[in-house]
Amino acid sequence: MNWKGTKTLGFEKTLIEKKQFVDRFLQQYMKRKDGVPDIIYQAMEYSLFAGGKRLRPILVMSGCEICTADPVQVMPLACAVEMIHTYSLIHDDLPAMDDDDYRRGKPTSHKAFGEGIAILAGDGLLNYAFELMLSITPLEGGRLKAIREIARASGVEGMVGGQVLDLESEGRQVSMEVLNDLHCRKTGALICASITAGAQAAGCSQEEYLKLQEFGKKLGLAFQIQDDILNVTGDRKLMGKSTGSDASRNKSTYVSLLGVPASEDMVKTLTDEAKTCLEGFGDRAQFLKQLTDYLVDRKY
Ligand code: GRG
Repeated sequence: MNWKGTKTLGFEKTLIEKKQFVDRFLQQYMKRKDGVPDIIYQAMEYSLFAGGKRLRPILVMSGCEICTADPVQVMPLACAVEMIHTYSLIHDDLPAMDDDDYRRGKPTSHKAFGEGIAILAGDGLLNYAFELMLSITPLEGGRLKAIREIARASGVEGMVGGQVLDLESEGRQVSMEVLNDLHCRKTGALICASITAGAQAAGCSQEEYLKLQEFGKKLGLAFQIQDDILNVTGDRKLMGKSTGSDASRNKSTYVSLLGVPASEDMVKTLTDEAKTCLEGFGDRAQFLKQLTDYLVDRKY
């Protein structure tokens, strides 16, 4: 499959095309193997094709493109990041974690398949993500750095560590410093690693890497604050969520600490700063800047 490039299409069309491009690769990578119990594929596919926005794989592609390489070469990384994201959502929804009945308007994995299969579907996606990334040939240089970046962002220094802080913060009022650290790890690390891994696989310079890392950190935090705002002001039906929310579970959020207007100001400041990080990339940054605006204007 070829990617026709970002320049020829407008933003909305490019976004749709990129999402469809990711979906085609995900379908291709999820080919079932003989002898494996069918139920595990059903559960993995149920969550992987449940209507996610594909933000993280699109960021991997964009990180590669902004460093002037063809994003087709990073599709195993892009799809692996979506599998890791999907595993995290399946596990996050479990009764032992956030205990949610609905995600993206559908029953959560454990509601559809039972807790045991849901846990294993998450495990299956996580492991397959690494098998997929390690199948890239040749496996050297920037590609290895990219895989390590994704592993670190998903693990205890990143998403898993953030989830631990999240569990421990339940029922407690936490400071803004703790809340920032929690979300930079839980949500921000994988978003940031998506863009930097795409760039590393494309052979970016150290200067480009640092700029994109700064961009990714700010985007990741803005995305989380916007999620907190939407949880209060958004249409839960449109968001496909059940009635529970972080506030109702007695968790501190940006909105509970700052209120909606100050949280919105923070999103605006962070997104402006994020876009400034891209200045040195000239016209090549256009799609990422538009994506930044699109993500903070989103309704779900
Ligand atoms: C279980 C180790 C482990 C970690 C779970 C990411 C996470 C950690 C939990 C998700 C909690 C949550 C809803 C956080 C808000 C920000 C966020 C990650 C939203 C979901 O991401 P989107 O909007 O989802 O990209 P889609 O559905 O589009 O894929």
